[in-house]
Amino acid sequence: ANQTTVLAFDMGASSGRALVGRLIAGVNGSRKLEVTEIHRFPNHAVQVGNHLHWDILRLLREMKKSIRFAFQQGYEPATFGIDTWGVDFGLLDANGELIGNPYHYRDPQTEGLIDEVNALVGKMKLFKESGLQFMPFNTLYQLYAMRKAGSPKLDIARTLLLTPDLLAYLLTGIRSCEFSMATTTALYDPDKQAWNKELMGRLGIPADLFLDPVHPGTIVGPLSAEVMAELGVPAMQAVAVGTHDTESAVAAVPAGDDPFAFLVCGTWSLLGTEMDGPLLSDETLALDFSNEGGVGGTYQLLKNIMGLWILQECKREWDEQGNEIGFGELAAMAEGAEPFRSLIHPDDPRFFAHGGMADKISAFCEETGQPAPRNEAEFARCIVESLALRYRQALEQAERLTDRTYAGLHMVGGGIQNKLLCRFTANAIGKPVWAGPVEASAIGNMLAQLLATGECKDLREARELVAASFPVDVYEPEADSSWADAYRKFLGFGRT
Ligand code: LFR
Repeated sequence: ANQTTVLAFDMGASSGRALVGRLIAGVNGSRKLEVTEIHRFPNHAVQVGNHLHWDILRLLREMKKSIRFAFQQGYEPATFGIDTWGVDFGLLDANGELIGNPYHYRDPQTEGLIDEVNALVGKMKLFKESGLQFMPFNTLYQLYAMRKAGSPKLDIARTLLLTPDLLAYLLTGIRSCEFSMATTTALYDPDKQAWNKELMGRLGIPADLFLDPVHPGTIVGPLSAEVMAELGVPAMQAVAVGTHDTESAVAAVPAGDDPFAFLVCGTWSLLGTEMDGPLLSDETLALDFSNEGGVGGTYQLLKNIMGLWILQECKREWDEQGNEIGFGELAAMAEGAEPFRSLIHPDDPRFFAHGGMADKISAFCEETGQPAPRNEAEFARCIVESLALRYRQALEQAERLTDRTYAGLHMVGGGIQNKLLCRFTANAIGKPVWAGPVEASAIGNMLAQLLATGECKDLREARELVAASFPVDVYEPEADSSWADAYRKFLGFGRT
C-alpha cells in the first residue's frame, strides 16, 4: 500500500466514530481525501452515585474493534489520531494505571465554583492567565472540586492525561499532552505558553501532574506490543492531532487566506474566528469569549453556545416517553410551526444540566412573558430559531472584538445536517452560510496526521485539500424582516 492511509477517531458526546482517510492522486498533481466511516458506536454518560462519568473502557474497546475492522477491510493506516470533547481527563497512579472512572463535564460537582474561584483569584487575573470563557466544566474547576471533596485520587495521582491523550496512552502506553486540549483546562497560560503552577498552588491542585504540551502534528509513538498482539495488527503510529474536536473541526474549514468566521455545530455550537494568537483584551472578557489553541499555531477566538444539546435532550425525553421522532422529522415539523412564537436564550445556565429540558424551556418562556411551546414541532422551532439568533449575536460580538466584518459564516460538523438550522442562521445573520464538511472533526484530525507525515506542508495546503474533496452547501439569506424584529426581542433577554 503506497497510498497514504490514516485513521481518525472522533469522540462526540453522544457517539464515537472511526473513519479511514485515503489520499487519492488525481490528474495533474491534484489530490483528494477520500473518507470512509468504518465504525460508529454510542457514547453514553454513566451515573454512579452522585457523579456522572464517561464509559472510558467501552470507548477503548470500540477503538480496538475499529482498528481490527480497518485492517480486516484491507486498509493499512500507518498513523491514527484521536479527538474528543474538551476539558475532561483521567489520572494515572505511580504504576501507570488509571485511577477510577473519568468524570463527565456535566457532572454537577463544579456547581458554584466559578464564583468561588473568582473570589479567590480575581476574575480579571484568571481570564488574563487562561484566556477562557467562564465555563463551569473547565478542568480547573473539576480539579478544585476534587480537592474540596478531599478526593484521595488526587493524592495518589502522578500524571493527568486529558481524554484524547488518555485514550492514546491506553493504546500505546505512551504519556503525552497535546496543546489544543491543554488550552481548554484554564490552567495553561496562553500568554506565557506554560502551565500556570502558581494558580495550581493557590487552588491546591498538584502542579506536577501536567506534562509539557506538544503541538498538533507531532508523532507520539506506536501501538503498544500488547495491543498489536491482541489485535494482530502491525505498528501504527499515534499522532497528536488537534485532539480537541473543536480545533480539528476548525482546521477542516475550507477557507482561503482571508480572515473567516466559523460555527462548529454539534452538541455544542462554537462560533468564532481564527487568530494568530490569543486576544486577552478586557472586551474579550466582557463579551465572554474564549481563546483556544489550535492546529498550525492558530488560536480560535470563540464563544461556547449551548447548541443542539437542547434539542437532543428534548428528543431523548420524547423517545423515553415512547414518542420517537427522528431529527429529520423534527426539523420538518418545526418548519411547519408558527414563526417566533416563543424564544429562549440558549445560554441560560438552566439548560446546561441533563433532564427536564422541555419543562425548562416552558419555564423560561413563562418567565419572559411568552407562550410556552405546545407540542414537539413548537419546541423544535423555538430551539432552532433561538440558536440562529444567538449565532447572530455571537457573530456580531466576534466582529466587534476583531474590528472586522465577515462576508459569511462557515458552518461545519454534524449539526449542519439540520438544514433548517443552516437556513435560519443565514436569515438571522443576513449573510450567506457555507455548510460543510459534516465530518469536520474527523477530517481535521486526518489533516494533522498528514501534516505530521509531511503529506501536507501547512494548514493552508491542508485546507485546499478539504475544499477539493468535499462539497459545500450555500444558504443565501432570504428577504424576511421578521428576523430583525425577533432579534430585537432576543436581545431583550439581556445576556452577553
Ligand atoms: C465540543 C466541545 C467544546 C467544549 C465542550 C466540552 O464538542 O469540545 O469545544 O467546550 O465540548 O468539552
